[in-house]
Amino acid sequence: MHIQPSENVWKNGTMIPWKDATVHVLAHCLHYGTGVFEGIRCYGTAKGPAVFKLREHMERLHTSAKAINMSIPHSVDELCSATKALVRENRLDSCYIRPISFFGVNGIGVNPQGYPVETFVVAFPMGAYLGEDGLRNGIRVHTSSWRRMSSGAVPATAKICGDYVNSALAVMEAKSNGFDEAILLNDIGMVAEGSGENIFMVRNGRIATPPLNAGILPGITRNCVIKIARDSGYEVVEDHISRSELYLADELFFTGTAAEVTPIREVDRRTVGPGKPGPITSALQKKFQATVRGEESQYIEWLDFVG
Ligand code: PPE
Repeated sequence: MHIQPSENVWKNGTMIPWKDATVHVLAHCLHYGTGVFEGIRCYGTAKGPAVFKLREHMERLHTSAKAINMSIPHSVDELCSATKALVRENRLDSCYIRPISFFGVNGIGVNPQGYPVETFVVAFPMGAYLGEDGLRNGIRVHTSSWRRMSSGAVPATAKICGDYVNSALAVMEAKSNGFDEAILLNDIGMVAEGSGENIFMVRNGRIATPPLNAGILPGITRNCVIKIARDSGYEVVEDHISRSELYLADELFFTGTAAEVTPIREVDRRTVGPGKPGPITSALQKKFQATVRGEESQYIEWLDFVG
């Protein structure tokens, strides 16, 4: 996805020009994937730009770091203030925010203990992750031949840079086979998630999504959508889903910071429901969009106004 540069980037506590936000070729993370990152969205609201679930994202950044024995030298509070300052200084309204912490340059070898930890926060405008048409009319997906990496091999429930080779392989395969996105099964063959999204299924009015122990990323959007759905009176269960159950679904949709609520209209060349976004997906998508724009008073605390 092409992006438009903004003015400044936050690096290790200070603002630097966009063009200077570079990394040395010997950074440990570049070779071994030893970093953690986040994806956050900021939305334009009636009261100015507001970052959605900012604290939860920065907390997850710290939790992911812990999973790889990395200590981020900036507190959650500091990262939250830095992010808001960054959006303000760059005069951005709605934008995507990418914090990343990683082991930098020290020597060579797989062991990163004692290496410096570098942290950047970058913000730039971004539209619909799976396309405007996808957001409105639904996307076409397939089951990947790549399994989601096992939690026994890497901390699969953390957002670790190197883990995304798994996602990149799956999305490349999906695109080259003519699909918009992939669904990855986990190591026991149950549905895990998309390459960068959690998945939900609707059948007979009931909503289901794989549990955290399916080896998925504990999506922040996933949590919000579960809460919104339950508050709206829908039954939501976290239960293992098999590939063949997907074919019986009335509705399927993805959730994610980048993807927001994206309907799925086709899976493995089988039409989902009538082949257009179903009523529950549409209702949740509408409520989610209103929530992130500050139009739902009961969820207003999910927004952090940039000021
Ligand atoms: N699963 C994966 C594997 C994942 O990468 C994401 C976020 C999610 C689920 C949804 O999590 P959440 O954003 O907390 O609801 N993927 C991010 C990055 C995508 C990308 O870099 O490309 C995102 O949505 O920002």
